[in-house]
Amino acid sequence: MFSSKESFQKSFLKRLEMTYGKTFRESTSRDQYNTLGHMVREYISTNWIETNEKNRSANNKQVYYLSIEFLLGKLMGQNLLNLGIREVVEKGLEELGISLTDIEESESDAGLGNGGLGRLAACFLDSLASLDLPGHGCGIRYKHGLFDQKIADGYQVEYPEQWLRHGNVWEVRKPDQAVDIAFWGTTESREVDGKLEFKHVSPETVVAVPYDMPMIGYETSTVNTLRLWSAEPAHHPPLNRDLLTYKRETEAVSEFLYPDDTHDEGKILRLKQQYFLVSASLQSIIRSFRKKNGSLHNFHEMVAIHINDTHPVLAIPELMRILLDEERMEWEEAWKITTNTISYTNHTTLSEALEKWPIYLFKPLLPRIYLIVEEINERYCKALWERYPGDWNRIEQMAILAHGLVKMAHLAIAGSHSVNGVAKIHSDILRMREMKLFYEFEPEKFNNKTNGIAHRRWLLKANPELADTITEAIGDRWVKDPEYLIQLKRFIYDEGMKEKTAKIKQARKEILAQKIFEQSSMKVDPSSIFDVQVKRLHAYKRQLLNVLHIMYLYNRIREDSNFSVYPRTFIFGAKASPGYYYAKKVIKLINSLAEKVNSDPKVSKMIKVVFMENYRVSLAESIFPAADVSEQISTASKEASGTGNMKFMMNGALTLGTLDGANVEILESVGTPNIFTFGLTAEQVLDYYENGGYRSTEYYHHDVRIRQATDQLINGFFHETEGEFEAIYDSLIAHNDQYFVLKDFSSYAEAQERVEQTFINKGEWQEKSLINIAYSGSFSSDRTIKEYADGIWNIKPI
Ligand code: B1N
Repeated sequence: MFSSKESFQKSFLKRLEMTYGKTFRESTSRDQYNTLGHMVREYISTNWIETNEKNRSANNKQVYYLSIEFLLGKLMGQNLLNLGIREVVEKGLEELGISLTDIEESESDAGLGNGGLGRLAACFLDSLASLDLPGHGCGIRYKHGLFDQKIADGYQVEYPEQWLRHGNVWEVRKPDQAVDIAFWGTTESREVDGKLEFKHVSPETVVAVPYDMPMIGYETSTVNTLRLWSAEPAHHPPLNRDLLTYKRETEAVSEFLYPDDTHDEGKILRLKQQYFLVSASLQSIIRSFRKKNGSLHNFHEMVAIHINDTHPVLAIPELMRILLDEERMEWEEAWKITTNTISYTNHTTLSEALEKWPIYLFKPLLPRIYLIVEEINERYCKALWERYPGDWNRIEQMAILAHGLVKMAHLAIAGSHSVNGVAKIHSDILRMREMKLFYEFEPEKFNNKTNGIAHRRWLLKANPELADTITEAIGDRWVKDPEYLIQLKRFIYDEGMKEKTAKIKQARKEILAQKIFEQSSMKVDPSSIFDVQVKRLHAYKRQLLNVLHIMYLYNRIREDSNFSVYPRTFIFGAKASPGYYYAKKVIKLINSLAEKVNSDPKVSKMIKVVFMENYRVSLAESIFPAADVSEQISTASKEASGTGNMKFMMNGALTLGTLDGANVEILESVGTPNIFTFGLTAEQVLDYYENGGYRSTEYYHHDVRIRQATDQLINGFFHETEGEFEAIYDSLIAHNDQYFVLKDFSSYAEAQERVEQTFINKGEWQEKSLINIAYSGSFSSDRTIKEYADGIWNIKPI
C-alpha cells in the first residue's frame, strides 16, 4: 500500500471512491484526510494486534499511565513520519495535485488537556512506543476538549471545542469491553467467617465505553494503546429516574475537559470524572490481567500504574476495593500490592492546585471508596503515632482525612511506592518544604524525574529543515538517540553550519510572520528579534513582567529621541481559564498594549506586539521554530518544570529566564554564557514568603520606569473604560505584588539589554543557538521515560 508512490496512489484513489462514492476531483480535503487515515490504520493493524498479542502472552510487566489529560494535537503527520512513509505519501499526493500539508491541516487538534501536564502525557506515549516499552495511556474521551479562544475587542471569548465533529479516524470503539461504574447508593456490610464483607447497594450506573487509539513508535513495530473512556447511560436505566435527565447526567461525565490549569475547581462533576477514569481503567487492567494470570497475588510484579498528579489518586482505594471485596484478600496483602503497584508524580506546589475534597461531597458519591479511604487514614495515622508518639501536631498535618476534607496528595503519598517531582529544584522543594514531613517519614519514596519533550515532534516534525541540517552534519542517530545531538558541538564555530541554521531560522520567522498577517492583518518584520512568551496565562508565569517592560520601552522611545532599540517583535499566546478574572484582564492588557504600540509610528518602527489567538499544539509547532528569545520568567520556585522552555531550546532559541523549574538544568547544561538569567532565586522568594520583608511600593516609588508604567494602568493611558486594569494595578500595589514583578523588574530589564547586545552580534548569537540545540538532547522525553522505566516502573522493552 505504501511500498511505492504508484501503489499508494492506486489504493488511495480506489478507497476514496469506494468510501465516498465520489470521484477524486469531487472529493474535499477532509475526504482525502479520512481516506489516508484509514489507510494508515489498516497499515498498522497487524503491528497493533501483534503488540497486544505479545503483551498478553509474554511475561513482561506493563505500565499504565493514568491521566485526566492527554494533549495530543494532530496525529497524521507524526504517524506518517514514525512509520517512515511520509515521503511516499507526500510525493504520491503531489502528483495528484494535492498537498499533504493541506490534508494534515484539515485534522482537528485533539486538545484533551490544558497545558504542560497534558502535553507531557502525550510526549510520554510517543517515547514509550518508540522505546518499545509496554506502556499504555488511560484517559477520558472528552466530547469537547479545551475551549477555542477568539479575541474580540481585545477580550478572550470562549467557544466549545468540537474535535469529534467530523469523527476521529484514529479511534476504535470497543463496546464489548465496556465496564460499569457505580456512583451514589449505600454500602451494606455483613460478617462472613468472622470477616466483614461490603456491598455497594443500589448505586447509579454509568457505562464506560473504551475507544482505543494506536500510539505508533518511531521506526519500530511497536504500536501501544491509548484507551480513552466515554460515559454512556446503562441499557437498563434506573427505574426511579427520569430517562432524559439520567441520560444527560451520565453523558455529562465525559462531556467537557475542565479548563483549569494549576487550579482546583472543587466541583462534584470533576470528582465523578476522576473516579470514572480510575474505576474504568482499573477494571479493564484487572480483567486482562486475570485472563493471563488467574490470581492477583503477583499483580504488582506484572503491572505498574502511574498517576499523573493527584487527579487519578482514587486508583489507590479503587484497587484496594477490588482486592478486598472481589478478591477477598486480607487488608495487609491488598495494601502491599496496591502501594507496590502505584507511583505518583507531583506537578505543582501551588496551594490553589492542591486537591482537597469536602467529605460531605465525597462520601455520598463514593460510599464504599470513602470507607476504604477512612481505613487507610486510620492505619496511616496509627503508623505515624508509632513513629512519632504524642506528636499530634505532626500527625494532624499529615493525615489524609482532616478538618472535613479528603487530602488527595496525602493519599497519593501514603498509597504509592514512589513520589517524584518534575525538575531537580521542584523535587528539592517537595523534599525540603512542601512534603517535608512525608519525606522525613519515608525518604526512600522520594525522587526526581526531570520532564522531557518528544524531540521527534518538536524538532524532527516541527522543524524538518533544521532536522535535515543536523542530520547532514552528524548523521541521523540523534533521532533514536537524542543525546547524540551533543555531536553538534563540533560545528559551533563552523561558518557553514552557522549560516545554514541562521537561514533556517529566518525562513521560519518569515512563515510565522505570514501566519500573523493572516490572523491579524499585521505586518511584522522577520528580521526583528522574535521574542516569544507562549504558555497558559497565570499570575505566577508573569506575563505582566513582560508587559511592563514593553510599556517602559514604549515610554522611553517616545520620550527620549536618543534612545533606540534593535527591532523586536514581542509575541504572546495564552489561554486564560474562563473563571480567572485577573488572567483575562492581562489578555486584554496585552491586546490594548499591542494597539498602542503598533499604531504609534515612532514606536512601531522599533517594536511590535502580537497576541496570537487560540494557542494550541498545532500553533505551537509553527511558533517554536521561529523564536529567537524564549521567555521563561515565572517567579522562582513557582514553575515546577516547564516544558516549553525545552521546546524553544531544541529549536535554537535562547532562554531569558529565572532560576526556576527546568531552566536551572538548562543553565547547567549550556553554561552561563548561553542563557540569560535574572531575578530572585527560589530560596529568596521562599524566604520572603516565610519571613516577610518585601514592600512593592518601595520599588514603585524608587524606580520611575516602574512608576510610570504602573500608573498607566489606571490613569487613562489606555483609553479603556475606567477601571479596566484596576485589578492588575491593585495586584501590584494594594496586594503587595505576590509574584515579585516589581522586585524583579530592573534585573529583567538589564537581562533584556544583554539579549539585545548579544543579538546584534549575529555570529555570536548563532553559536549560542547551536550550543543550545546541542545540549537539548537530555531534555528529550526518551531520557525521562527511560528513567521512569528503570527507576520506578521496572519495565523492560518488549
Ligand atoms: O505540569 C507541567 C510542568 O512543566 C509545569 O511546570 C506545571 O505547571 C504543570 C491541575 C495542573 N502542574 N499542575 C498542573 C494541570 C491541570 C489541573 O487541573 C493542575 N499542571 C502543571 C508538566 O510537569
